Amino acid sequence: NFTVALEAASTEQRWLNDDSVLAVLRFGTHTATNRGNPREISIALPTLGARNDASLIEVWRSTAPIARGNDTGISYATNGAILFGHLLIEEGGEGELPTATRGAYLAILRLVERAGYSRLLRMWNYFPAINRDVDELERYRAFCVGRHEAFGARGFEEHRLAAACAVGSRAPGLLIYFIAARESGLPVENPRQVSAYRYPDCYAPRSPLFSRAILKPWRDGAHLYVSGTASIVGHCTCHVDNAVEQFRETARNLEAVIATANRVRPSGLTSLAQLSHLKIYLRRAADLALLDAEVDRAFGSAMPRIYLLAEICRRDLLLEIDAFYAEAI
Ligand code: 3EB
Repeated sequence: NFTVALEAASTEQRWLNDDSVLAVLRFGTHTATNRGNPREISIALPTLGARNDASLIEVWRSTAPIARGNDTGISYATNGAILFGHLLIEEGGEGELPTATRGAYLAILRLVERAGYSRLLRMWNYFPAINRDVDELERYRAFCVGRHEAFGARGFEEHRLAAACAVGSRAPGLLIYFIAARESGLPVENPRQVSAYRYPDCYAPRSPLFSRAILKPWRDGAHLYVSGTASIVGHCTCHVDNAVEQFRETARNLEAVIATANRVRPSGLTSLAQLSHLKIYLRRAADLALLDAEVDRAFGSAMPRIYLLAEICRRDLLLEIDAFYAEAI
């Protein structure tokens, strides 16, 4: 079906010329998409290099032929099993984030239904100044409102929510990329955490609509798409101001999600070291060295990883981790 891997940035041109590639994501100083080559996505999240990881790109490759299209501002590629889509919205002023988000989500929901890939599996959301208050509402919370309005207008069901992350980038533009399929994945929650869609309203006036992970059985092996995972137990942030302890709590949450996924449907994934790769968002570059050693201990030193300097959606969170797993069969 498809694979996702971190590759050396020096190989980028080769991937962009390769017809099997669904998308190439590069990380740096600006957020942009490219009309000339719609598979090229840039996100304003600077990479942090612990070793020689500083210049990594993320490459999505299909194992089946791809058809491509563009519809209502959304570029997409399909291979018969998945649809990979992305869009970049210029916000019309800072206070317009809920409207921009609602519009983006409504466009995505309409597109995936029209295209026959109506089951969203995983969504990545990036926009600047995520912790800034505008009209007394933090922009992350305003984003949650817009997303909720769009899903609400389409009559969503809690057990059909996609896995997701919402991360603060460093340049203008709301960038969303996502994958969708013809049939649902299996939602996985975390017994250590209150489901985000049931958070009390002190975190956002409308609840964050995502599941902790989606387990998707494909014909050629299952995938687990884990949402952005952080140092939250119940619904509260733990270990404020302590990056190492936040990391350890996050690793415990990832372990709990993996254990739950295995109960939903065994996929061969039993330990953190089996994950395919990690995307680690850090609020403070200064935490990198300590955390990289923690990642070695918890996930094994062979674990592929990329560190991105980012604002996390709660002001008291210092890090968040995105994880992906592909069953090898
Ligand atoms: C949390 O667990 C941390 O709003 O889409 C993680 C993943 C978080 C996704 C989202 C937010 C989102 O609540 C924040």
